[in-house]
Amino acid sequence: MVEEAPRQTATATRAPQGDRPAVPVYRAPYDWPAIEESVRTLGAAIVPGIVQRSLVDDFNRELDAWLEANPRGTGSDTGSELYDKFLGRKTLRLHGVPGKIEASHPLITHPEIVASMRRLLAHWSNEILLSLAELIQIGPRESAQLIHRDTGSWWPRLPREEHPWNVTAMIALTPFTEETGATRVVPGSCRWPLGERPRFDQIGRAVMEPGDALFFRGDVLHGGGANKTQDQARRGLALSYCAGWLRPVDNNMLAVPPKKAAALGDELLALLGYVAHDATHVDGGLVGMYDNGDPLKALRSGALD
Ligand SMILES: O=C(O)CCC(=O)C(=O)O
Ligand SMILES: [Fe+2]
Repeated sequence: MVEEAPRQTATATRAPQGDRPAVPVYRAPYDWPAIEESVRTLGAAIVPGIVQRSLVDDFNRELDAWLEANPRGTGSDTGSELYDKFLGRKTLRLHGVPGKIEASHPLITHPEIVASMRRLLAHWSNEILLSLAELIQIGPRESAQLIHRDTGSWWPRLPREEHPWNVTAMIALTPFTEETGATRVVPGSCRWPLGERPRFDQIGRAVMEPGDALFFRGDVLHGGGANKTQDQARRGLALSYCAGWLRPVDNNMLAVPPKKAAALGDELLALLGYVAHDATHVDGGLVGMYDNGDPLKALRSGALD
């Protein structure tokens, strides 16, 4: 049972999906308070056209060139049957994207995406971090990923809260359709008890065009869809952000070490971890310092050379 029906707002439209629950869609001009309310309460919202097509094209072009120069086997081989199935045997996953694909930088720092993430995570922290930038390319004939909560990466039994401490923007880089493996989402499941599994008719699909994004909180049930095509890969970039005191899933400061970081802008560097979380204004403390101070200042002063 879906605990809460998708909230309808003036700007939310529902894609026809038979009897299945729709993930609310908020077209431009974007009603950010409504989008964020949908993410908070239902766990997800689709924001069509948030990323300019030129940025998508730049990213795809650079990624294609990178993959040609750095051939990767598709599919996971972790040694664990269950984990390989979770990651996908026909799915190409690329971590450390900020250190590999420069065209990811304007996506990671996309002003509207980052501003929304800051508001969504503001309950927990003034500073936010990029937890992960992962390319997920679901290849032809891949089976559906297990439905899961991303917050399980940290600790599945952490208390569930009204405000998320982890939110992801999954950016479509190729068409996300029912056939190619559009992300599956269970609206309202961020409020479900742990262990409750969705029925088929409770699972919605994030059908999207390149440049659209699915915003979802880390504790909503979701998973990659099956790719039923013979020849069309589904390519998405998962940009996951978290509260400034939480350890990111990817080690972004190794992906972009000080030598490389020096040439990058302050905002990107702060998202990658060159920032300290400061809770002194609420009688808290500091997390993420370097030599008792701001890591970005240390980088800019040359102290990390
Ligand atoms: O590829 C997708 O659509 C979702 C993937 C996902 O949720 C994950 O790998 O954690
Ligand atoms: Fe996930």
